[in-house]
Amino acid sequence: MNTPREDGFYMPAEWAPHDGCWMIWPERTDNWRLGAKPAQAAFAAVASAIAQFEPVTMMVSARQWHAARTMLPARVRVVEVSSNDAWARDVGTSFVVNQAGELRGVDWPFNAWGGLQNGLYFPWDMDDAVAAKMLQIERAPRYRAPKIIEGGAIHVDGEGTVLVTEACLLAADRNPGITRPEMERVLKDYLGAAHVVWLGAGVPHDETGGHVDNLACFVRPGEVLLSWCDDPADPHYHVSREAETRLQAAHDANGRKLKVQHIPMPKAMFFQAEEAAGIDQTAYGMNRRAGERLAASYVNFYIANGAIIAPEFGVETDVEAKRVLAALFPDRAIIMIPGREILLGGGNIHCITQQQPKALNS
Ligand code: KQY
Repeated sequence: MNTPREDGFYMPAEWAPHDGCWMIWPERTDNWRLGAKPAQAAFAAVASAIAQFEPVTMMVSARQWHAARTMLPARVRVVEVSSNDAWARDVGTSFVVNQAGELRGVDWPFNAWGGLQNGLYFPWDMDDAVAAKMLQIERAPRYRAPKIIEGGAIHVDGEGTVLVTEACLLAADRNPGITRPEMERVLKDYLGAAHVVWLGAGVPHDETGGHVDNLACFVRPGEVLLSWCDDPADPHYHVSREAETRLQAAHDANGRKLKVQHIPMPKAMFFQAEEAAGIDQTAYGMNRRAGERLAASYVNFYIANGAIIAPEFGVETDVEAKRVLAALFPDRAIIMIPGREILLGGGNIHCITQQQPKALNS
């Protein structure tokens, strides 16, 4: 089979118009505390907010289908799809389109962020089948990619540029022995891109190994928003500076220098004892502990048609984060949703959402 690039398909930027958004209902009790009920309420709040702007589909196991249907507004479509956890960004398809507006999807192999060596759980077989199921539901052709990549490990500007971190894309626990040129070939072939911008490390304590979607994102062609830390005692201080240095030296697929914007990192946040106590300890799960640092970031937001859906954490920097987003996206409503329950599961709003770009026949 050809690659998307050979067939004239590419991944549009997240700010391009959407036909909708896909999410997965959280339920595993070794990742989500108190039987996943607080996380379900948080996911329902995100789905309800996005559904004001575009159609939302929630993928739910047979066990939880009725519970989810009851907790979600009627305008959210609830379909039965099995999964191992709830990260639509990482296990869902990355949709691609062509100039005629036809829709297809890339199905990235998935190994729970590091396989049997460093992965967060085992098994991950149902997660790995989610992208194919989404594409079956949409009757859209599927490209199975040759290398393990999660959707949260890539950002695109829709004009040929991909933004990634070495920490994830060159990780031996995903694709042992892969070289940078080999990975660039896969990114270009499967995202229909022409140029890759490499950052180094991701946000410290990020259990994905350093997804770019927690560190930085394009806000428009030629402009990148970076999670920024001003405290030299915090490990993110050096990570954010190194990322800025690389971005300032980089150019995009069109030869443009990149403009770098900052958004503050929230103050250090940790798993509280009562939060960790609500999570089941299991043989093949995350085994979370009180006192572990959480990888909180405002960059982990979703761009919906007409809105930005971003996490807030109940801390001082929430106000500044909203101001920065409003200045960068003057034509979109800025909706902040409490993100702590999602953060306790290891990610945030961008990680739990997957946009479906507008297609011609929709
Ligand atoms: O960053 C993301 N795209 C996903 C976070 C996954 C965390 C798993 N516990």
